[in-house]
Amino acid sequence: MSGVGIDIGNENCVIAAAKQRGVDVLLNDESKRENPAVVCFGEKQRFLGSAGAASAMMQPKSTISQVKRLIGRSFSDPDVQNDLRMLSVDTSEGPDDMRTSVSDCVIGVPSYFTNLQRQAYLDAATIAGLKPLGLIHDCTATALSYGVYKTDFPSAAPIYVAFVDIGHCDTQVSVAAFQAGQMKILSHAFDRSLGGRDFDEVLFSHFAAQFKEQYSIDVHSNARAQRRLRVACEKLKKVLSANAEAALNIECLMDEKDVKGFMKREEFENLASGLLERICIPCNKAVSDAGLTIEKINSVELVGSGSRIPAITRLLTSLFKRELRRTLNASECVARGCALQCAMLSPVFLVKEYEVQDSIPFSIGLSSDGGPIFAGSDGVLFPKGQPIPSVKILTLQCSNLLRLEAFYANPDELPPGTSPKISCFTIGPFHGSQESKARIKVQLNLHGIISIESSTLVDDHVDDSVTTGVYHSNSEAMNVEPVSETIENVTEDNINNKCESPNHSADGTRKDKANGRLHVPVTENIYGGMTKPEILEAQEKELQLAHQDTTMELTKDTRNSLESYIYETRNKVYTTYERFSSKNERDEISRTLKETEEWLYDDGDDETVHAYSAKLEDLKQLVDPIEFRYKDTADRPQATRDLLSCI
Ligand code: ATP
Ligand code: K
Ligand code: MG
Repeated sequence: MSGVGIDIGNENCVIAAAKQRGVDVLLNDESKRENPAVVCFGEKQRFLGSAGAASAMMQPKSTISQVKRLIGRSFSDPDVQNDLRMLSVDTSEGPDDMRTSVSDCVIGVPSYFTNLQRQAYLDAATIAGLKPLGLIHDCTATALSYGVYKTDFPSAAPIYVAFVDIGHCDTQVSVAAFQAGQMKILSHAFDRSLGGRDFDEVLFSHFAAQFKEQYSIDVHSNARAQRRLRVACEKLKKVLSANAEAALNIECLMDEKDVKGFMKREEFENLASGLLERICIPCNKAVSDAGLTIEKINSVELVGSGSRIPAITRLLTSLFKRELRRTLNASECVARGCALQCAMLSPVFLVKEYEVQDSIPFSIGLSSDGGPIFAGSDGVLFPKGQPIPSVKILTLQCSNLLRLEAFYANPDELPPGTSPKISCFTIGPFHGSQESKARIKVQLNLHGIISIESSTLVDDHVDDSVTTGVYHSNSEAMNVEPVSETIENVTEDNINNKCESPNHSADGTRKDKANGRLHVPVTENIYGGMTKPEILEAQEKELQLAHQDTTMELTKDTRNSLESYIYETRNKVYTTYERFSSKNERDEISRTLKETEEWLYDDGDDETVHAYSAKLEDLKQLVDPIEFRYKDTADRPQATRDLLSCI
């Protein structure tokens, strides 16, 4: 299947697929549209999604959830340590921190994801055997699923829509401008640590303290009690969304004590007032970063299931001074937008023309050998709000090797604790004269990741130490700089590959046929990222685990088939089959059924798929001739059947 859109939520994952006639959300084994973001590592196989969640209570120590909070982040980060305290699994620092024919897919990412986290998602997708055509910001995906079907946008002035997505662990707000056939993201703002689970936590702390006083139990000292109270608090929160008050009862929570609690909606809102206030911050920021005022916003769309708390709606209604709208399916819009984007990027689908222009929320700078590239500037190459994808062309003086460092230029824009270091590029050797200049094409690709698309040696003299040309995906802007043949592929192939110039001669340089420019090799290193060999190793491990999972599923299925075959046949032997078998045959079948059943519940309880299918074959050998006689007769005309039964 191609054209798959994936929304990896902290609590729920939704997967949508583009079909010729639209986008469908895929159902899981339980016919549900949302999949718990949980993986349980069992002794013999993994359990994913609903099955993972079902195993979580039984095997908390080998169940991992909320991975979105951890991916691409450092183990020692206090924020990460704080999150880990909520999980019941034991964790330790890995060798590389926590980073741990298939479909083309597009995956949603929070706008606040760093270069490293984006790369970690791409690597994870590659390891899982997917082919990620692109990452897309969650809110951009939402805005796409909003805009693409709407046909009533005026062609003159744009319509400004604010999208507010409150999920399990984060809040994201984006403002987009819509016009007929196109959509432009004007701003992204966020609170990386404000979502439904923080509201649960407020309730958890409240009841933990209350029960300590009332029942003398400290749930903090008991992992299982803690988990059960958290689950109960989330339930209570949801009940309070629809009711003015709710009770919380847990039997045998700890020390064999049953506990009872109660809460009114108003009290919950008071307890959560600090969180509610914080929701306004990214909303205001998104509006002002878009260069607008609240009054200019034409519509506010609320999505994400965390937003179901009535107080949130009330608060946002007064902040935006208008009724909020819920036009979109709050839990599916991200996955649907991802699937649409995938269809747009994939050659397999013919999608109506729709222009999406997204941007990055962080300013990215580039320095050369420790100093800023642009004299007298802060070294910003791609300022906050820069459209993605874009390319800038630099012409730099070079001797032998050139080392460029990409970094986040404004720490204030970043989530707290984020390292400003992004990646480093080593370019060369150049083998040029003192006068040599390198022409370096730096791109901010479709995933929001900075890379060097190409670097060539130029002989001609350029006066400025830096010439900059910028173009986006549209051809008009491309004219800023004369382009070489490599630009034509910019949105597809080059973006998916890490930036490495093709090595055609011993020193890695290569002559460009079209313009005679000499290509110089580039090596790239994302700080904290996985290396190619590590990815390959992880791919192998994943294949092995996936194979194990399939084998285990097949084993269970075969065991079930054997079991039901035994029951079915036993029922038929002395009824349906009676007339078509001899007493000897029936006795032998009965005996074998009994033997097999005993084996199944004893030695054969935990056997291989081959053992189960061999037993099933043995049984069928005995039963099939009789089944054949029975079927054969049933197929004959009534007259023949009457005749046969007389014999
Ligand atoms: P994120 O986007 O943060 O990664 P996610 O996409 O998995 O997470 P959602 O599925 O949008 O998150 O929302 C999950 C949150 O919504 C949970 O915290 C859940 O408790 C909360 N939630 C679901 N239903 C309700 C409800 N009726 N009232 C209040 N909260 C609810
Ligand atoms: K989700
Ligand atoms: Mg979400």
